[in-house]
Amino acid sequence: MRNARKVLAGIALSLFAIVSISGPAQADPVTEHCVVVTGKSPKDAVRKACSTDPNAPELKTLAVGVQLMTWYDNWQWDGSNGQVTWYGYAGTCDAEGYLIYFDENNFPTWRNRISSFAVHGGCWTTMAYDVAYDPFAGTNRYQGDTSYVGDGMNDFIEGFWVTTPR
Ligand SMILES: [Ca+2]
Ligand SMILES: [Ca+2]
Repeated sequence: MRNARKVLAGIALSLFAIVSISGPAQADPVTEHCVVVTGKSPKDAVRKACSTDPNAPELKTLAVGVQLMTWYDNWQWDGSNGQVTWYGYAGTCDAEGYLIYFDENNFPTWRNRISSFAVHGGCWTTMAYDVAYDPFAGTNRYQGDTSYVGDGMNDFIEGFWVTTPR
């Protein structure tokens, strides 16, 4: 009887631990697939569309111009928690490239979220910024498709400068 009580207490404790670890009910991450079209600087007008359906017609309609890069919420180019494909209306990357910040004009919901990304067309070398508008706050340079941005930048990126190989 005593043992049974101990076992029960143990089970109750375990359950409590599980509930504590999982914490209060959290909303599921938003599953979003987005298409964005931008010019070369954050000041240029940005057009965007998002949907839970990666094949949504509104995404296909907006997807004009040249693909620049695709961001993924998860590493290894896994878009199941969200992904964003950027298109440039000023052509593919050149040495000057495109500067993309996640401000109110761009994509505030993607601040501190990117874990992997891919580059397209002439785009290859990217500089990632921990704090948008501040090149001194923390940067990392990448070449080509990046399956994981690294512990130092994972879920910290707030801006990209994407250019041709350099
Ligand atoms: Ca992430
Ligand atoms: Ca950051």
